[in-house]
Parts: sequence; C-alpha cells; structure tokens
Amino acid sequence: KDISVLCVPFDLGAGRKGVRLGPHAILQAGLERRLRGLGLQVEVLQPFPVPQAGISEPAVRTEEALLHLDEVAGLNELLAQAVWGILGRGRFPLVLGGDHSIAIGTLAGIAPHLKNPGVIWFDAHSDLNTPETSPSGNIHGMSLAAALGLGHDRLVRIGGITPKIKPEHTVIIGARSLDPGEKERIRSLGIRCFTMHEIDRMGISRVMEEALHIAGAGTDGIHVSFDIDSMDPGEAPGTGTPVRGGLSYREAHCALEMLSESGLVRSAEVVEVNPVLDTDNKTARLAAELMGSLLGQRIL
Ligand code: DIR
Ligand code: MN
Ligand code: MN
Ligand code: MN
Repeated sequence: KDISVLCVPFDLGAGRKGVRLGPHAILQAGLERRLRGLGLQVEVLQPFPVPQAGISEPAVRTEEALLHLDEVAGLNELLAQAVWGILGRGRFPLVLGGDHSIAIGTLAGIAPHLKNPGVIWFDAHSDLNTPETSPSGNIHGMSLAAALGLGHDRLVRIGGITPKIKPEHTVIIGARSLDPGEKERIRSLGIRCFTMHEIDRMGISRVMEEALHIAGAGTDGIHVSFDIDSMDPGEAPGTGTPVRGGLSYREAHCALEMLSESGLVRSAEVVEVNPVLDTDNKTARLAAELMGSLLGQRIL
C-alpha cells in the first residue's frame, strides 16, 4: 500500500484556534518514519494554499448561523480535488487535520472513486448539526451531516456529489456529547451510534465487529475519520473540545488494529489535534501511533 500524507493546516471550522498546527506536530512526532518502518511507501504532500482569517478578524455568525462559511467551503473544494487525485494515482490518502470540517472535502474526494463508501466516525460528538440545530455555528460540528446531504447548500454541494455517504453504512464510535438535534437525527436517519455506554457494556472488539459489518458489507471500502477527541482527555489533552470518559489507549489501538486486519480501509483522516493546548506533543504523538495501528503496525 502506497500512502500519500496530505497536510491540511486549517482551523476556521472550529471555535478554538490552533488546530492548524496539527499536521506539523504529527509529522514532528515521527509519523513518516513510523509508516516507512512498516514497509509502506510514503510521500508527504505539501499543504496546498489554505485560507486563513486575518489575525484580528472576528468570526461573524451569519443569519444562517455558520462561522467562516466561505473559507470552509473554499478549503473543502480544494481538498476534494487533492484527495480525488491521490486516489486516482492508486494511493491511500492519509489526511492530517485541521479541524473536523475538512471531512467534507475528504469524503467529497472519495465519493467519485468509491461509489458506495462506508464510514467509521470516531468522535466524542456526532458532528450531525445543521445550521438550524447548531448551538455554536462552528462547521466542524456539521461535517457528518453535510456528507450525508444535510445542512447548508454550500457545504452539501462540495465536490458536486451529494450525498457522499449513506446513513446505513455510517457508524459513529465513542460518542458522549450529543446536542438535542443530533440525537433526533441519529434516530431519524437510523445511524448506528456506539456511545461510550455501549463500548463499556459490549467491549470494543464486539463493537468493531458490528461496525465493520455495517460500514464494510455491501460497500466499496471504508473511510476512517478519527477525531482525536474520541480519546479520553487523559490520553489526548491537546484538543479543543475535550469530554471526559472517552476511549482508552488500548481500546483505540484495538479498534484501529481490527480495521487494519479487515483489509477494507481505503482512506483515513485524523483531526482536531491542537498543539497549543497539548503538553509535550503528547496528543500528536498519540495520533501518529494510532495511524500506525490503522496502517498495519502490530505488537508481535
Ligand atoms: C457541538 C460541538 N456539538 C457543536 N461539536 C464538536 O458545536 O456543534 N465537534 N466539538 O467536534
Ligand atoms: Mn468531530
Ligand atoms: Mn469531536
Ligand atoms: Mn448497501
């Protein structure tokens, strides 16, 4: 498997800034060397021009309740093309965020190649808000909804294919902070959401067996979208919206090792690593380790 690491230093989809430094921190943690050590051929692509807000520019919530809509939409159009190009060259895109709004662009780049992709979304949240239900106006809380075809027209249309994914092949893992509108949407769409409660009760391996079936059976492959805030804040303090009671270190590795063993994963992203809030680059180092497990690293 040949890997293309794509850096997306973008944070205008999130409320707290600093996630734009995530890709650099993850590379600094030795991601490239780790993947080469697994026998993978790796290229690290230069970040394309990423829109940034002016240093003193306040985020203005529009009447549609979306912060930095122009920048988020523009970035994701470019990202969709980049991911599309990587898959077109027969390679595996590994996208380093950036905030989770970039999943819209990643999935938009995947959709033309995998007609029917499955998605496994690791997150403390569900990112299923729309402008009507969002409490914050932050687009990183709307990206899964947009990929499913729900929300602001500008976001839904990115890449020209909508919806990019189907609810029946979408799985959320690690949820423990859901807004009222998101809970309703999970029920109405019939999305399988393995909350932390279910992980506690079932154990991560049974959760992953079910998740692999939902996202993998009858699809053309799986995209893994890993929000680092799915992890317990004790393991991943460097993130903008930490929530207590998340995935343990071993639960996360086990989940990603099982995904790797399945042979079904076609693309991945790791997002919301914020070095400004981190200590000793701990969260970035964790992100690099987790991507190692996803791409074939084994204990024995
Ligand atoms: C919240 C927080 N549900 C929102 N979402 C976050 O603003 O929509 N997503 N932090 O990662
Ligand atoms: Mn997220
Ligand atoms: Mn999250
Ligand atoms: Mn199907």
